[in-house]
Amino acid sequence: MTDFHIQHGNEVAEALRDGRPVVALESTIVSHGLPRPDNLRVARQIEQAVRDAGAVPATIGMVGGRLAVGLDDAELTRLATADGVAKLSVRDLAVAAAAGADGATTVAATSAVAAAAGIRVFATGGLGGVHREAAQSFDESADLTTLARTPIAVVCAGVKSILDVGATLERMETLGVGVVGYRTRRFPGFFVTDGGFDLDWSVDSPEQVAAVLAARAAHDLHDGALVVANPLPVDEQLDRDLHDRTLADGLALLDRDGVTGKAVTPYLLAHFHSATEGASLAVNVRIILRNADLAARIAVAAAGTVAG
Ligand code: PSU
Ligand code: MN
Repeated sequence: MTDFHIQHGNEVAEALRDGRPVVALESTIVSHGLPRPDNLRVARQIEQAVRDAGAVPATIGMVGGRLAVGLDDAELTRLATADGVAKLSVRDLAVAAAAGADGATTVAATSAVAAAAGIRVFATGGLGGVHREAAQSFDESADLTTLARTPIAVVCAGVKSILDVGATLERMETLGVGVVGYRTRRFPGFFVTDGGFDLDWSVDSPEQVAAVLAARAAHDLHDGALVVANPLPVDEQLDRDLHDRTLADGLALLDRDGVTGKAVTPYLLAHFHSATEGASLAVNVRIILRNADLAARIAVAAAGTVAG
């Protein structure tokens, strides 16, 4: 019988055993969210940003059916460069494992695996959410329903305006997913600093996020995630006109090409990267590196204060 248990990289296993800070990282961003060949370089930079801030990176993904927490460099390279790497949400994990597949984990799958491994902080770029026209298509990312039952802090730059941002925030409220702005009361729009909606709460330091996690664990009332929304500084955001134009074109192309389902998000991301001739990629990379840094500082703060 094949052993389907989740595997841990050596460094991650030791850090978890010793109670040292660990930050989970997703692989869909690498395989499907960023263009090649930059994706592998950026994947390594993200891990380095976590290390530089004093935590151990645990990139999560599936190689040959083996689900791993803490991919080594050869595995990371394979998921960044191989053809046919599947995009895995939570429901796909068992099917892909049984098929012996290579797969990249989404925010949903990464959160679920990380929480099961005892990791409390996860850094990504943007969350999946409610798609525009979801009222007809029912296209809502399983990121949201998974975060509703997964106790982890997710550091992100909000959601991209390829989604219905307002509906995504409403669904997070309904589902019991906590949201705090990092030094802001406005929900960020990924490429742009301000996504157009207010937030009820903000925090100012990694220690404050650690305190939220400690209170949540002590109350033990629910298993929902905490989204820590970390906006880009205004002077680093994508030019707003370029952003709005690219978005309008991307949505029109989606319609023209009849793209649906799990292909929608990667299609729109690829459109942004090619249509802005690298400008959105540079912004995207800065976002991820900033989030990795903040997540690591939160993990360091949490390792000092939280037991559960
Ligand atoms: N949003 C981004 N970049 C990404 C993704 C979302 O700005 O790379 C990826 C994440 O892995 C997220 C997934 O979990 O897309 C959501 O896909 P879907 O909408 O099919 O659930
Ligand atoms: Mn979808």
